[in-house]
Amino acid sequence: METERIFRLNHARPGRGPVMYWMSREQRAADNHALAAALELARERRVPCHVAFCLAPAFAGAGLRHYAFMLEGLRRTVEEINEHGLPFHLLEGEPGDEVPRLARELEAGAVLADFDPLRLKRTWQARTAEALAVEFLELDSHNTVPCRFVSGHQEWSAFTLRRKITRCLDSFLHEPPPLTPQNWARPEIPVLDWDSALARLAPDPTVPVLAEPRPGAQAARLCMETFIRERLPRYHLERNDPNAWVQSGLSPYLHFGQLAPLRVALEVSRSSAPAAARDAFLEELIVRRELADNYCHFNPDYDRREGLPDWARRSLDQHRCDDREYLYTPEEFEAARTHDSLWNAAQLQMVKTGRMHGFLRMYWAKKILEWSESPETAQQTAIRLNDRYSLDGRDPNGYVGVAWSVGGLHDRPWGRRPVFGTVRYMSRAGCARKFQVERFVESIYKLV
Ligand code: FO1
Repeated sequence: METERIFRLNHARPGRGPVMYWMSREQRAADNHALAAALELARERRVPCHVAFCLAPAFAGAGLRHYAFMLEGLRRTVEEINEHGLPFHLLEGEPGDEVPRLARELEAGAVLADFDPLRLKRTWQARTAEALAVEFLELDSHNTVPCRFVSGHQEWSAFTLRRKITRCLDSFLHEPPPLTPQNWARPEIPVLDWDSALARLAPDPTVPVLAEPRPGAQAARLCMETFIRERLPRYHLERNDPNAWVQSGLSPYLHFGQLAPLRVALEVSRSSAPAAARDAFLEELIVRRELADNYCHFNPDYDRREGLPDWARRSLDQHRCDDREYLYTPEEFEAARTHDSLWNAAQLQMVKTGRMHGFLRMYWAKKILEWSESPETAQQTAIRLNDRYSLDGRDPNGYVGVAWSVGGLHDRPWGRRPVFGTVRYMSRAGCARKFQVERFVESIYKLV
């Protein structure tokens, strides 16, 4: 067990009963340090190991699109978990009540949880910690270099975090422990009724389910292998071209924990793609993603104006009353009714496909800042739309992407402009220098 991944969430001592793993962010059986650690503890103590997941209604504005993707992935994960002799309990309701309730019912001697920097998740964990009388541990199976280990404070930029990650990356970039079958105990395996769980949850149906991408750990692995074989070799050359689409397409799988970032890092590192392509992709996968976890972990205002750097807040304030050439309401943005066909196409791409090209995400959010009545409205509009339509919404990456675009987070001051102040500006003309804008717009209008 890698001790650097473990953090104590209470000071209680272990009890004699079973070990329970509360799965939440890492919804997979393979490459899951927390599940492997729970199983290892149970084996050492000769007690059964149980796995639980708590379905929380309307998690941060999630709709049918997200719950359907998550539950289908989870259903397959549960099959794999059951095959290893592990029972899986599907709870419904407020996790801060339901998880301790199950722990009491099982007379668990220890509970292990996933690391997750989001406020709501931390509230669930805090309530669980209060209610549990036995050992409660957290394991970080999300970050290749564990978030709490790599830094003890909010990092200023990718530069400062990269230095820290680089120093110890090699000691974490190795195969995670395999999942061994539980043969020392034979707890009863509950039979789950997924359809009625989804029916009781009744998520918002106005954001429809997507046919693609397919959910689940197997689909995730296939997507990773195809990316490495077919697109990674060109990643460093074409990653900013939405027409080329050399992006990995892995972010929904990483968001729902159907694939471990460490697995992707290992496979990319071992691939025969050019070093420049591997380095460019690993920068996004490790440094940028882990910078997002670092920000959300150390800054409780990660999705609010108060979290933005002082220089950016001051500068945006100075330009608060600047004339806006165009001004749109959140509803007009949502309906893709702006004067800019590129912006509308990016928005439609997200609404129809649940994803948006990484380069366009920046342009999209910066234009929301330029055409909203205030920076605060812009930040909230961008977060709401991303959480509502993107499959990988409600993620540290999304909150940080918006804060970078509208509030200069992890960036530096640039030349002064109306509305933006010294926050970096992006223009459609700049996009046209990087890729064929009209071709992209047409490709999206063909989709809808
Ligand atoms: N995590 C849970 O533990 N229970 C849920 O019911 C749940 C729903 C959910 C819906 C959409 C979504 O995007 C995420 C959801 N998550 C849920 C959380 C997710 O696993 C991630 O941990 C965070 O969103 C990102 O850190």
